[in-house]
Amino acid sequence: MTTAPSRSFPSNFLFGAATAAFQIEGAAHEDGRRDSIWDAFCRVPGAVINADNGDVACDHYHLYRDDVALMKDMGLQTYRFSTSWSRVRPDGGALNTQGVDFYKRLVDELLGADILPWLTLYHWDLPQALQEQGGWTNRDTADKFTEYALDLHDALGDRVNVWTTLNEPWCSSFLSYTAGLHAPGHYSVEEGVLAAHHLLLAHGQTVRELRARDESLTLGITLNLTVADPADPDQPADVDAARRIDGQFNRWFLDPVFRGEYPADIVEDIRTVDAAAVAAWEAAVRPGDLEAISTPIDSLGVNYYHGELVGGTAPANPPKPGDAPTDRPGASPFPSHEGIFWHERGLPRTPMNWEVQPEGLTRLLTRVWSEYAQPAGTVLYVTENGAAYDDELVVDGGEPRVHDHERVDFVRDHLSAILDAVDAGADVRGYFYWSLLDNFEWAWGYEKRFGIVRVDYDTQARTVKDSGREYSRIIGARAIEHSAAAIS
Ligand code: GBH
Repeated sequence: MTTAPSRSFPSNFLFGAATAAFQIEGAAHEDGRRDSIWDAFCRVPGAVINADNGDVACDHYHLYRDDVALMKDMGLQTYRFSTSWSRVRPDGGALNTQGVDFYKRLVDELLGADILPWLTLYHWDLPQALQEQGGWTNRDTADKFTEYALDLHDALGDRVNVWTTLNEPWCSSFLSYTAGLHAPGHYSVEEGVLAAHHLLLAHGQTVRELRARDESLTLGITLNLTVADPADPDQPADVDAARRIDGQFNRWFLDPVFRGEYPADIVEDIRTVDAAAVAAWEAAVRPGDLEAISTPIDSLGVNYYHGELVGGTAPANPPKPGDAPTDRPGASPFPSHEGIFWHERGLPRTPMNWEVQPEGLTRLLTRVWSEYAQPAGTVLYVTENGAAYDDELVVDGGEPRVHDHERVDFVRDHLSAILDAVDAGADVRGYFYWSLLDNFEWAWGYEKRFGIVRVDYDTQARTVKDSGREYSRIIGARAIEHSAAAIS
């Protein structure tokens, strides 16, 4: 048998893993932290499976030293984490120094381990006190966000160089204010479009302020992007369905950030289903907003999980609907979803019912590179990619092990897909597996495990899964071979 050649990563390529504050920290009521919208949402009957909450989560607030040691053992070069606004400014306003101190300790620990801290300011956990004033539908929240960012920069600016404003504003607007599935759990197209605009405004004005303070910072945003394919590329209705999904997931955020404009076709689509929402949104987009939103950024974070195969008519063989996380009604997160149907193409699916489609990542990166990033002088990072599987903890040779071979393949195949994009010319500078740890998976509570490290929620014991071992090995080799090395 001949050995296929291995494929190497560019020397500037960073390997990391990602987490988010609410999903791992716990210590929900310690050292001055107050409720975020997710603490409140977890108390809504039926909102989160098993009525799980973030009170303890992975207890990372107390175990961060061990977790950083684990990252070091695994050879991670960078760690993407988010800061909790409710720890730093518990009611959205005044600073809580005890909260900031946690992030100083965490960052010092990372630097001591030679791991680059990659800080995200907002991963969905708005202080509940701000939600009570309208949350992201209220323009003031954008200003509060910038003040919070500047407070953190005062505290950490001397040791954190990479700052990401938002994680996935599509989720914190449409999934949260229109589909009701994420906190605060509202069902309004108008609130969704207002929230999206104010999130983008928060992003742009914060980039502007941070840049004015320190030109050397690496600044960016992370978006959840997708590849929408028409079920039949010869059917105009299918092509149109793909256009609308692409518009609502991708272009609604990429166009303002990179071009200073909203996609006109999607504005008109939404107007046909909710003219009042669009009128309210038009009034909310003030002169100067789009200039702020399109302030140049250094890096774009791409979160990619799966693509979409859509059509304009109902398929004969529709995909099996995903199990709903809860008994709470979910609406569509797409303001203009009429006449869009998801189709089945027989790809393997994870227990989230998400397709496994690595080649979609290649197409996404090359497209985003040529249409948006390259013209703007922005580089790309894959800031999240990962999968939940039904992991099993076994004892093997006296050692606890998780033989998660599907996740091993998932990581390898997506890293290969990134190398394909690099070969095609996209400047992709890094990969963060989602997630370092099994953690609180939002409406799915602790039921879905995405980690390359298993967490036992009774004992808080961590076990590096086979996928974590394989990822470490790849990081050490800075290459992937065509056939997986046996993991013993
Ligand atoms: C990420 O978002 C999050 O950043 C992270 O916190 C989370 O733990 C991780 O994923 C795993 O879920 O077309 O309505 O069915 C995931 C982004 C975008 C993936 C929307 C699912 C399907 C939405 N998500 N997508 S829908």
